[in-house]
Amino acid sequence: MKKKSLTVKVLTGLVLGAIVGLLINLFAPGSFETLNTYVFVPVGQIFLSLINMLVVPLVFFSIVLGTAGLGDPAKLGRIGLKTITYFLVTTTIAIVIGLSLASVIQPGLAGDFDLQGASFESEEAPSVVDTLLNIIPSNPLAALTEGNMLQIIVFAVFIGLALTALKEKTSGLLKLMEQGNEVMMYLVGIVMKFAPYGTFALIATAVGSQGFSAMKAMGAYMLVILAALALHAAVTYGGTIALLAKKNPIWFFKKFAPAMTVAFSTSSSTATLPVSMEVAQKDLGVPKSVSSFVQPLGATINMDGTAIMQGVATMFIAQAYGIDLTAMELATVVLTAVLASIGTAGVPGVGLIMLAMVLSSVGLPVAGIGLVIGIDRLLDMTRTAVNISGDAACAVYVAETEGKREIRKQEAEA
Ligand code: DAS
Repeated sequence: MKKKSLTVKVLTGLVLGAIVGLLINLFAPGSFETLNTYVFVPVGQIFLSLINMLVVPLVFFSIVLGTAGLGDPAKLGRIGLKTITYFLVTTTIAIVIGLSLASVIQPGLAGDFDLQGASFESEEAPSVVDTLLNIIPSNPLAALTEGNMLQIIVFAVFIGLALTALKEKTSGLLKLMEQGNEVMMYLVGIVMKFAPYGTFALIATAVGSQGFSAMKAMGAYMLVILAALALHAAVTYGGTIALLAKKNPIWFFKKFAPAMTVAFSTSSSTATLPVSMEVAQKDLGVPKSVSSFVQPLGATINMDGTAIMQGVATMFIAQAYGIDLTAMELATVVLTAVLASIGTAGVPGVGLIMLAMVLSSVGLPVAGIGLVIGIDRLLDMTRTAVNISGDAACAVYVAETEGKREIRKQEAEA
């Protein structure tokens, strides 16, 4: 899969989809329904299903191989600790950026919002305790068939550790896993040929259905979120690449662009995993053993972009209802949002379910989500691209520091 041409093709699909969606919304809204039903949705759904088809086997094979490739359980523990710490710190930074920008710019005071009409039926997001207790797969096959990412990760890590311990006895199974992973990576390349068309359709649906009016009404809210996302990506991830990985941040974002465009069009971190892992391994030089551990875990529990939306949306809703949040309540929002991001997988719209949890934690009306839901589909695309960039930045940081550790160890032994 030639990355440059893929980025150009997917971006072309993206831009054309946005233009077509906007033109239909502005000049022929009556025909949008028909076009959407018979063209955009089917093409977009085919693309989403094709990439989702690869996620579970690819994540399973690559984590088994990644863990077996580490060869040393102590190294796995060190990488795990480094990864989780990075995730928690950057998600905390993200939500603080969101809360700070929103309290300075005050988008919730930018217009008169129809509070009576606001309503939102939130599904119950899983509690963090249930999620942490539930990560051990009592039925691994069920975890695989249900696509329970955290349970699949844990099961694959155990298999990888066993392969490391059993060495020659299970070399055939290890070979089988390697071949399975090769097949999956080949299929990623095949499916990505369809990406420009799928992206076109997904964006046409998103822009066509959201419409210009939603963007205008929610202008201030959108701008604050987009500004916070850009700031977090530039400062936190740019800083990670420059200071922790000692590489050029521009190089990182240019190389990772193909994955970001797929995340933008699918609004799903999990569905983007096949591409984001391939790009990290082939273009960012992240070893398979690090990429296949950090990125699937990150796609599930590390959502900085979502945390930013939650920070801004919480302030926006509080402002719209004329409620002032105390410092203690803001601290609760930070903690709840960080913990909530652990509880849910990277699929479209999961951020709003988690937002309901955050609002309830400080007694804000969950119905307030009705004010922001109209524009959320477009914002979901942008924050998903930021979510997976955080996972990739972490993978580059871990790879670089582990690589340097290996070199120091070899030099000491020499
Ligand atoms: N769409 C989610 C993801 O895949 C993010 C969100 O809903 O906020 O990361």
